[in-house]
Amino acid sequence: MKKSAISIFVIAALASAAFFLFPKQNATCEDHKAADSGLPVPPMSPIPRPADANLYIVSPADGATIEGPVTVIFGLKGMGVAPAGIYLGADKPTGHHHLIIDADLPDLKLPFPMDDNYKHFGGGQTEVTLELTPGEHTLQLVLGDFAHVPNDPPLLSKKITVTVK
Ligand SMILES: [Cu+2]
Repeated sequence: MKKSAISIFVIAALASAAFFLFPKQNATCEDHKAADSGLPVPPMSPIPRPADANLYIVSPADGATIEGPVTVIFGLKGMGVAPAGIYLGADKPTGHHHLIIDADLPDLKLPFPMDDNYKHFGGGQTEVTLELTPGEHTLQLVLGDFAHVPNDPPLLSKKITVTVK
């Protein structure tokens, strides 16, 4: 073995010994949580998402007229649904649904707002039943990452219009 190869070997051995002897001193709360759960530590929001992911409203159909409560079924392709707070790693892209009722898109660089017009489904729900007043209503989905921030680029459904009798 050449001298240079031996010194590389020694440096590598010392580095790994140091890693085990002196664990990361500045570990954050998030690191511990992630380590405890066995889940990867999430990077900063917004989390990138697959270019071909697709978010859509399965039901009701755009332009539908509905009598009584409206059950909205959320559709997602190319990603998985996971509860808020969960990040499974870059190779397992997930998010949770947000529904906009009768309102415009919020600032997509910020965490999704939360009120009667902007609803979170942080439990990983894939549908909701709404009591809507008679008349026309708009519905649109926005996917959010573990921290409720729309992905990069944001994943939106088409905005649909329904009429409640
Ligand atoms: Cu959310």
